[in-house]
Amino acid sequence: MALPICVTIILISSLFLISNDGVEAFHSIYPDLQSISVPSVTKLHRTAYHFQPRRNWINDPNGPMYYNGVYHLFYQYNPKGAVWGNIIWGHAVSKDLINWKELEPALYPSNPFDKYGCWSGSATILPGKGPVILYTGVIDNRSSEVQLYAVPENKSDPFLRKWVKPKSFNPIIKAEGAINASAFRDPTTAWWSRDGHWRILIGGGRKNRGMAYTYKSKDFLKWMKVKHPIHSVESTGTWECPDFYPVSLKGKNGLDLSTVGKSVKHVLKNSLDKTRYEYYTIGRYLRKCDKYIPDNTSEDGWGGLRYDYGNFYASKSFFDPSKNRRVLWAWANESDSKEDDVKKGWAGIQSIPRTVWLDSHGRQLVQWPVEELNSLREKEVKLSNRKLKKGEYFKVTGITAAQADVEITFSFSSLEKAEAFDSSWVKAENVCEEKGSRNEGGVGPFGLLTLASEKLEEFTPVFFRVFKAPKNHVILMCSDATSSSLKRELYKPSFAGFLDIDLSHNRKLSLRSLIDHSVVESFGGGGKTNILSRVYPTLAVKKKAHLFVFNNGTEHITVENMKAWSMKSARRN
Ligand code: DQQ
Repeated sequence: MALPICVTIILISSLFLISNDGVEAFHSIYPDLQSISVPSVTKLHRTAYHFQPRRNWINDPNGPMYYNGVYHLFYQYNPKGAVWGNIIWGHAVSKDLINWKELEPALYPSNPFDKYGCWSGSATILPGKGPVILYTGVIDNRSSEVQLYAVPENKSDPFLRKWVKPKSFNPIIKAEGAINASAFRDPTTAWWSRDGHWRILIGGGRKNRGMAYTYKSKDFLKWMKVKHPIHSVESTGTWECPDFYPVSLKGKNGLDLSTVGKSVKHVLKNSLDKTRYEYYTIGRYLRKCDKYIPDNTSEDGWGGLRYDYGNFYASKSFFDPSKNRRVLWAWANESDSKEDDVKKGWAGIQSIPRTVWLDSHGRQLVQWPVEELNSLREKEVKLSNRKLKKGEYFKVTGITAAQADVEITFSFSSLEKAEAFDSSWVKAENVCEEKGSRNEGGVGPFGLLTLASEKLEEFTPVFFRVFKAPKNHVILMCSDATSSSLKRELYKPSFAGFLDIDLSHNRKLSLRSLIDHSVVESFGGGGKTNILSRVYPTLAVKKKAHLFVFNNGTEHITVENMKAWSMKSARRN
């Protein structure tokens, strides 16, 4: 007799319930540097419109929400230094997701359950009751983790400045049974199910198997573990900051977490502690058996789709009811050395918040900077129908190239000259590293040289290169930091991803790059492949930074349209 689908899945997953007490790896720890604070921060590479606190270390975005007309962004924060440690929840509020007011910290160690840190978590707005934060508390120096809740001290304070951790029921969830307590963290926002329960996911792992546990509760206080994880994948290591949400099969509108129905798919995103990369799958949520099954078009594991192929980690999304959209944030982690982070007095920034939706073919997500960002645009420069021959570099003048927003569409008349694609090229970043932006190609490399010095000693190219495979064309998108700085002791990767666009009828590729002193955040093909690079030029800074459009392929490229703007600085406080 065939077993029902739920039972079969649960049997398969319970085969992997093996216990492991190993302490897992997470942020690099430098005890001697954790509490060193410089008298004043170095401003040179500080961002003008990507969120960062006034000083010190920042990592994961936490508990983003929209409540009573105000956006809240909490974040992992070291109030004493510029490396990870002493972790509390910083707090900032905004009316538009772009201009922020920094407030006093929302959560800091204040009881035995979070004595060693208030780690990541999420916010849920309970109908008629207001917001509740669920977060991970660390109880000892072996990083044993529990889940706690906090509520606003005064719900009528428009900014919800003060948060309290009620004594009763806290900690609401402890690692029990076979759960590895040192890999048990980052509760998600809760969703409501028809069976009368709230549900959340908590990230974790056993041995090398990454997983997300489900817990359910009727009253948000007493939580019960669902027997099996909602999903788990062998060899992916600990899953941090899981995110799980419905997406609509039609249109760009976002959905509240509790939305059900046939016109909905689900997204599960995991942040993989081992490599500090994230991936997501699109699939089906089987509510009745508490299981998630990725579609067979979604690779589930190391080769999976990524929101972003660059410095982008511990992301978290929330539903914004004021604009019916899902908004995604992430920590844009550092490329600078820890020694220089300490000297500068700051490290880490947040990505620009992005609207996220399901592509019309249903196989991947699309992201685009929230529309409010456009309010910072000024001094528009335009260009259209400009041909670029092989080896041509065209300088864009009239904007502040170190603080800019550029939208550009390229076209080409033929794919004949596309270079052959080698079937052994699996990792886009290896192809980018091997081929680069300077080596002549057929169709491409073409794109932007951002944060470039006058004589091109330094530049961060963001570009496309098109290859011909036996059955189709393969589009590579790169954001290559190799030549971004003359400084040696930096992380300068050739970040890259492939772009799923059919060029057979429409030979056009678009690119948008947000350039902000030490970050270049780029969106390829209208937001299908995205790459954020953190870079630290030494010459291409402030007014000495330039922007070029270039083509190093033998096929002529046309800039159909380009609009570039100087960006005003966002208001902070
Ligand atoms: N950062 C937090 C953890 C999370 C990790 C600690 C991800 O809760 O798993 O700062 O960057």
